[in-house]
Amino acid sequence: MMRTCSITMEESEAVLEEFKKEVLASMEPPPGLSVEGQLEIYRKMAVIRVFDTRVKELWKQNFIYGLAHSYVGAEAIGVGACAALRDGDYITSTHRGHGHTIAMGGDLKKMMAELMGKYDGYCRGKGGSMHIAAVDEGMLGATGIVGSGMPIAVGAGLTASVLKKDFVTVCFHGDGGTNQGIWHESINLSSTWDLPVIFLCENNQWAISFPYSQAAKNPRVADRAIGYGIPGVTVDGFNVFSVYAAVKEAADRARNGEGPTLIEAKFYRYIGHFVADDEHYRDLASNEPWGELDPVRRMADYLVESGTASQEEVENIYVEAQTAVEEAIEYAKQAPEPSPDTLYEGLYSPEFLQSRGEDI
Ligand SMILES: Cc1ncc(C[n+]2csc(CCOP(=O)(O)OP(=O)(O)O)c2C)c(N)n1
Ligand SMILES: [Mg+2]
Repeated sequence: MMRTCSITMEESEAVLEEFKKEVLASMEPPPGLSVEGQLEIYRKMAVIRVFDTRVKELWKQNFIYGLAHSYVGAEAIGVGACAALRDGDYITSTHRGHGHTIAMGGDLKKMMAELMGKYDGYCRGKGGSMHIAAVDEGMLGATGIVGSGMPIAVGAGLTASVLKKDFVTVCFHGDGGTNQGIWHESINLSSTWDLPVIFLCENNQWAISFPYSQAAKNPRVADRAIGYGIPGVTVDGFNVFSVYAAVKEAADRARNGEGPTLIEAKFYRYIGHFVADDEHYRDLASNEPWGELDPVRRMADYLVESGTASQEEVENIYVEAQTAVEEAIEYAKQAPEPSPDTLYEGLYSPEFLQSRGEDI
């Protein structure tokens, strides 16, 4: 008989208990991360939270076309990873890329305009939610095709290696992505050639309606690193400091010519897969217990409880995030629609067109 993928309340609580025992780590800033750095991390997490919360509302009001996948609950991963990078480093993204773009310093107005299909958007309104590329920010592109960011990350790694540059590339992907053939090819090639790529699996334990526990016999993604002869580590994906520390160490190794690392940031998607997901595949109440690990609240609580910032400072940062997102929404609503004669703009790079003697 076909097995259903439904997760009950009891099962969810058992998975949460296991998570607490095996993965949950206490909030401790890694050495060298300044107070300013910690506040900037919180600011970006707050912006992502507000941005993607508003995206869902705007989608329902028909301001945003196509689909949108929220980064709510995953903020610690994108922000922790990108905070550990240097200027000149790169990332590749997934279908869930708003958080990655903001974490790399993306412009909220250009992002929101892109989501609304406007000409002022990052991709002139052609990419939408799932295809923002912000190359100047080091964000090489989100993509609706699961796994398709991986070979781009390998290509960036090969570029660094051939040109003897010391930039690294973080390849974000989901647990679902780990079962694509391209995942194995990308890691194998990177490890064989010692490329400076960090494979960062955002293991939210679900691929749409399919739980990872039913998609692979071994629940630990990081174990797969053994097969490629590279280090593999599982970290608390609700804890921004854990992600930061793991990526920092992996980036140091990569810059040193020691090749890739596989990082599994384990957490749990306790919201819908995309903005219109009714989550028929699981008991909705089973999401609730996971809310206690909310990464944005954990970071806010840490900042206050450790005396790093006052309650008021932390609240102000959140309010500023709300203001910035509202400004971006207003900007995007007023921004012009693309005219039909811009249809072919931006399809090829200026360098490519020049090489063919064509107009840019
Ligand atoms: C090649 C390909 N197959 C299937 C899909 C449909 N699809 C979109 S998102 C998704 C699940 C991806 O799961 P995961 O990689 O864990 O990312 P998450 O959504 O959990 O962040 C699937 C199967 C797709 N977009 N591309
Ligand atoms: Mg997933």
